[in-house]
Amino acid sequence: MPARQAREEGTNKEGRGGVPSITIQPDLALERVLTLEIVRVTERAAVAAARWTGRGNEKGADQAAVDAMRRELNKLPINGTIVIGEGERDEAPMLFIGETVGNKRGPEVDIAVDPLEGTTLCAKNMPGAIATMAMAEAGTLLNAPDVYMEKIAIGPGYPVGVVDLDAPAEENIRGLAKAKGVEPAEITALILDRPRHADLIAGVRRAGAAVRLITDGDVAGVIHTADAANTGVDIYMGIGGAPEGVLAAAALRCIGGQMQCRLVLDTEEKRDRAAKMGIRDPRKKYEISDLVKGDCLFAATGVTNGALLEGVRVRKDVFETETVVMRSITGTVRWIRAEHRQLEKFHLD
Ligand code: VTB
Repeated sequence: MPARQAREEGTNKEGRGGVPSITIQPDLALERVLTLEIVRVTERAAVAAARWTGRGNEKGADQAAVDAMRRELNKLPINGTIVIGEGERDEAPMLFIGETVGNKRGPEVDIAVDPLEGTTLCAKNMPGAIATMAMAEAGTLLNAPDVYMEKIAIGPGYPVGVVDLDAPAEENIRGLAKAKGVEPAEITALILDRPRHADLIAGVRRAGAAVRLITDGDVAGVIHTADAANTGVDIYMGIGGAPEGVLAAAALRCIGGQMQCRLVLDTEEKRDRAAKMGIRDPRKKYEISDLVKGDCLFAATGVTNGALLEGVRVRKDVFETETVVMRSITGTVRWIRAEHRQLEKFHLD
C-alpha cells in the first residue's frame, strides 16, 4: 500500500560515527550467505515494479513489487517475521506486520520491507524509486506502526552528538559545519518537499546552508549523508515515514553515521497502536542502536534511475539491475550489477 496514502487517510492504524562498532556474540550474527539471498528479493521486487514505471498507477506498481518480494522471501532459508511491512494485518493482504515468511528451515529473523519505496516516483517515472528490505536477528528491529517519524541523520566521521533532533535547525547546521571544518554555506541539507517543513527549511537557510528538496524517497535520502563527498548531502532533516526510518537506520547501522528519530504519535489512536506494538514511551528519542539492536543486512535495488542506484534496464532478453547490499557486522558494502537471462523467474506475463 502506498504509505503516504495510508498516513494521509489515517487508514493505517497505524554506531555512531566512523566504522560501525558492534559487539554481539558470534552465534547471534546472521548467516553471511543471507547477504546474497536478500539481493534476489529486492531484485525481483524491483523488476516487477519497473514494469509499472510511468503508468500512473501507484497501487498496481506497489502490488507487483509486494507479490514478487513475498514470493522470493518465502524461498529463503529463514523463519522470518515481518516487523515493518505494508501495513497491519487487517488492511494489508500481504507482507503485513506479523506475517511469517521463509521456508522455516533457518534462523529466526526480523524483516523490514518497503517493496516499492517511492510508489509515486515509479508511477510518474521520476528518479529514485527503489525496492528495499532489511533483515536482523529476531527481536532486534523496532516494531513501529506506519506513522510519521521526525528524523535527523548525518554520515560517519563526526563526533557523537554533533547534531540533535531537538536542537533548532540553525544550531545543527552551525555545529555540523564547525565539525566538518567548513562555513555553513558549504553545508547542504536534504529535506522532503512538504508544507510541514516550511519552518525547518527557513531555519536551515537562515543558517546560511543550502536545501535540497526531494518529493519522495527518504530512505535513499538518509543513505546519501553517508557519502557526502559524492552526493553533496551532509544532513537529512525532517518528518517522513517511520517504516522508512527503520530501513534507513539499518543502512546506517552498516555504513556508519548518526541518526536520531522520534515517532509522531499525536493522537490517542496512534499512541494505542504503538503501545500494542510494545512502544512504552511515545516521546522516546531513538538512536540507531534502538532501531536496529543487533547484526543486520540491508539491500536496495533501483527501480527508476536515481542518485543511489541505476534503475531496472530492459534489454532484448536481458534484464539488468543494480543493487547495494550491506552487512553491519563487517561494514561491507557490495554493489551488484546483475544481468538476468532466465526471465521466467520474474513471473512476468
Ligand atoms: C517519506 C518518503 C516516502 O513517504 O517517508 C514520505 O521518503 C512521508 O510521507 O518515499 P508523506 O508522503 O505523507 O509526506 C514516502 O513518500 C512514501 O509514500
